[in-house]
Amino acid sequence: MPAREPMTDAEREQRAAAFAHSMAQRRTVRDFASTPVPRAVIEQCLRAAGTAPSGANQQPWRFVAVSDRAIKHRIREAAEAEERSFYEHRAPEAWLQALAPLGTDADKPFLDVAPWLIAVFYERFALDAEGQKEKRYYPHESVGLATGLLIAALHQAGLATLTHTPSPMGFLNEILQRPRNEMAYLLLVVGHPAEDCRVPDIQRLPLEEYTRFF
Ligand code: IYR
Repeated sequence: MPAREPMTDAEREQRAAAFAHSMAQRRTVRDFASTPVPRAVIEQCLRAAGTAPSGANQQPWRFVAVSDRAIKHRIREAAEAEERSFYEHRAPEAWLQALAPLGTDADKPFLDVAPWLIAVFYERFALDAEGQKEKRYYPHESVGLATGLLIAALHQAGLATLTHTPSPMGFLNEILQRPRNEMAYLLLVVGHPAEDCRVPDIQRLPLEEYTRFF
């Protein structure tokens, strides 16, 4: 077990409070600046993501970070096609109503504008050398944990994210040449907010609303 730095309980509380305060500044952003972000920053954030706990330590997450303009554009075209069908036909009225306060629609210019798109995949199963399927344990939980760490790391690095879920996401396998044992989980849009970026006026639940202590 690697040694942790010694700390008093008061220091623990203070550090936890500082982290909670910092994370409370995170907002999901939909208007990005085209300002570039160095690949080295993205790599460090992905290192943090790769420390997540996972079922049987199988580390089933796979990340594909895209800054290539042409590939981003292909992703935009494919995502917008799915989104048009979602907003115009597939989405039930109640879902559209739930989304209304966020002001989302089928246009996804951020997929061209933001400097990085990180497509997150998980292994549904692994394929051994003979092409036999090998079980993966808790892949959804594991990839969710890794993605949470990634979002926190990107925020700590001073970057903004959008957790984008075009549905279905099979087009990501095709464009990004991922094998059939990998399933797209979500698409993280990463960069700096546009100068005039505005975010919806939403509130977070107070601790008491989502926590009980016994
Ligand atoms: N995937 C669509 C719709 C959408 C769904 C949810 I749930 C959101 O929180 C936001 C949007 C889109 O990206 O517009």
